[in-house]
Amino acid sequence: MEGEGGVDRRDGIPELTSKDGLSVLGRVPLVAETPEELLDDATTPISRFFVRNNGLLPELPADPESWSLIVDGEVERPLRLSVAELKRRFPVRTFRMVLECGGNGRSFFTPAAEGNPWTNGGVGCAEWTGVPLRDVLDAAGLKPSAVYTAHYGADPDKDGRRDRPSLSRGMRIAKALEEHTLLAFAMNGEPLPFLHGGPLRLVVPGWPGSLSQKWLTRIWIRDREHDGPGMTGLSYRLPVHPIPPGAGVEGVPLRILESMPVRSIVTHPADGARYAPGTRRIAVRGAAWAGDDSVARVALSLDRGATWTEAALEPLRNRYDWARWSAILAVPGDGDYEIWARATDSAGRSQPLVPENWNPNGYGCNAVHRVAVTVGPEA
Ligand SMILES: Nc1nc2c(c(=O)[nH]1)N[C@H]1C(S)=C(S)[C@@H](COP(=O)(O)O)O[C@H]1N2
Ligand SMILES: [Mo]
Repeated sequence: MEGEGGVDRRDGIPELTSKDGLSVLGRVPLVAETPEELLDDATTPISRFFVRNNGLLPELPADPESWSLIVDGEVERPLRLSVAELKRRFPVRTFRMVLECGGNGRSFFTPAAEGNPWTNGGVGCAEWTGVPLRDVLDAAGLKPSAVYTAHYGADPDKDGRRDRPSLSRGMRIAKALEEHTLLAFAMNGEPLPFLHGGPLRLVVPGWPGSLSQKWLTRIWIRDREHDGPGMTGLSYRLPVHPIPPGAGVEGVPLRILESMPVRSIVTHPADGARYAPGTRRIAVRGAAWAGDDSVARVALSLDRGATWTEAALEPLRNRYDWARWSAILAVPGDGDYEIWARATDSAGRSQPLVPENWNPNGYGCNAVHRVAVTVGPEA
C-alpha cells in the first residue's frame, strides 16, 4: 500500500518476475507503471504492460476454458457462458487498443491529489482478442429498461474480503454496444495473463481502465447508473467547470469521467539522454491517443513552446490503436534542452502545457510530457 514511486522493487514481488523494468507504485494492492522509454513499441509487450489492482489477486483457476461469466439483470435471457462457449458461439475479433488508467498523469497535479502517483506510464497498447460484448448482449436480449452495465470480478478486496468487490464500475449501454468493447481472453496472441485478468476480462477502450474489469465473473445490466465501488462519491468524477487547485468540491457539479483526454508521450529518447558535442539533429519518437477521439496532430518543441515542429503520424491499425509518431528536431547548438510533445485531438483540443482541471482524486491530468536532453560532453 505504501507508495514507492519510481523504485523498481519487482525482485521482492513474485507477481512481477515476468515484468521488465516497471516502477512499483504500490505492493498491496499491486500497482506498477511503465517508464515512458519502455513504451517504444507499437504493441506493448506483456512484460512491459502496466499493472493496476485495487484488491488482492483471486485464486488461480484450474481450467481457464471453464471460467464462467454470468450476464443478468435487464435482459430477456440471463446467460451463463464459459470461456470455451464464448469462443465457440460468438465471432472472435482482435484489435490493438490502448488501455489507460483514469489516474494516469496524477503525480503532476499540485497540490498532490489522492491516489497512486502515476507519471505517464499507467498506459499500454496491446492486441486484445475476444468477443464483442454487444454480441453477447444481443444473445441475452436487452430489455428497453437496460441503461447501464455493472462489472464484477473474482478478486477479493484489499482486506482480503470476498463478499465485497475491490472495484465494480459500469458504463452507459451505448459504450457497451461499441464493436471494440471486448470480452477478452487473449493478449498479444497469448492466453490472457492472470495478472491482466485472465482467463477473462473486459476491454473498454478510450475510457478509464477501471471499466476494463479483470477476472470477470458477472455483467449485471441495470436500469439506472451503477453504484458499485468506484462509481460513487468522488470516484472517477471531475468538476464540470475548472476549480482552483486544492479547492473543495462541495456543491460543485461533477461529471463521470468517460472518454480519456488526449495525451502523447515521448518514448525515445529517454529523459536525461546525452548526445555527443556537435549533434545538430535528434530523432524523437513517441505515441499519442485521445480516448474515444482520434489524434489529429502531434507537435514537438525544443525551446519550451516558442517554436513547434510537426511530427509524422503512422496510420492506426484500427480505431483505439495509439498513433506512433516521429520527428527530427534541429538542435541550434550544444546545451541543455527539453523536448516537449503536444498532441491535439480531432475536436481541436490540445494537451495543456501545465496541468489543468485539477480534481481531488487526480483524474485525467494530460499535461505535455517533457524530456530533458543534453548535447555536449559529460559534465
Ligand atoms: N477485477 C478487477 N479489475 C480491474 C481492476 C481491479 O482492481 N480489479 N483494476 C482496474 C483498473 S483501475 C485498471 S487501470 C485496469 C488495469 O489493467 P492491467 O492491470 O491489466 O494493466 O484494470 C481494471 N480492472
Ligand atoms: Mo485505473
